[in-house]
Amino acid sequence: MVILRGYQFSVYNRIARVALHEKDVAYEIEEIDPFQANLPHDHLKRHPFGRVPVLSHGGFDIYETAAINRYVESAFEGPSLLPTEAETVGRVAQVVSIVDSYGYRPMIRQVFAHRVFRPSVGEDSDKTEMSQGLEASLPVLGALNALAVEGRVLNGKAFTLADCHLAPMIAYFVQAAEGANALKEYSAIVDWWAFAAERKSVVETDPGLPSS
Ligand SMILES: N[C@@H](CCC(=O)N[C@@H](CS)C(=O)NCC(=O)O)C(=O)O
Repeated sequence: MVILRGYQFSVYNRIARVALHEKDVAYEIEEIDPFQANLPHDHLKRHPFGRVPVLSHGGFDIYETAAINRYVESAFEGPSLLPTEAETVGRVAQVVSIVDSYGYRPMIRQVFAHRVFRPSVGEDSDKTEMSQGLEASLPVLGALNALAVEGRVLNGKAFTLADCHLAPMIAYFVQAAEGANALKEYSAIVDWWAFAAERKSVVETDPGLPSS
């Protein structure tokens, strides 16, 4: 049995779900809000950093979304999300790392959270966080655009672990009008997003917003 322990609005939770849907893996969801004051002891045992998601498969628990998705790719049948050509393998890992290291904080924690999510739940938001996040997102989009132009990944043809990682981030980022506007400058990512946004796994895992 596969259980995804996560928070429905977590972008990382959705990244893992996109991979599970791509591989057509049946799974159960255990909802855990990582922002709550006292995380359950069981969760901290599975994830010593108190974040989400954690994937459990039989007696095997794994956290860190890039690792979860590599596990899902290896453990289950279904279409491959990891091409075999060496350069493409490298590019897939590079996109995942760029998204985690440089994209998540500005695009999600600053732009999406302060412009979209916090207002939707009636929490205060900070315009400075939003604008700093927007500025810091631009080199990330530029780097991803260059990789999409090169064409080994994010090419609108093969759907890989790179697509699984980036699609939920862009889905949240463009919900901010300023994010959608900024994206227009990066035409290869615009073209890729037109493809990825329609992908069944991406559509099926859209969590919406708390108020919707
Ligand atoms: N490196 C982790 C990041 C996961 C992460 O940051 N998840 C967020 C939700 S999107 C979280 O649990 N945040 C709780 C917190 O920051 O305290 C991964 O790849 O899984």
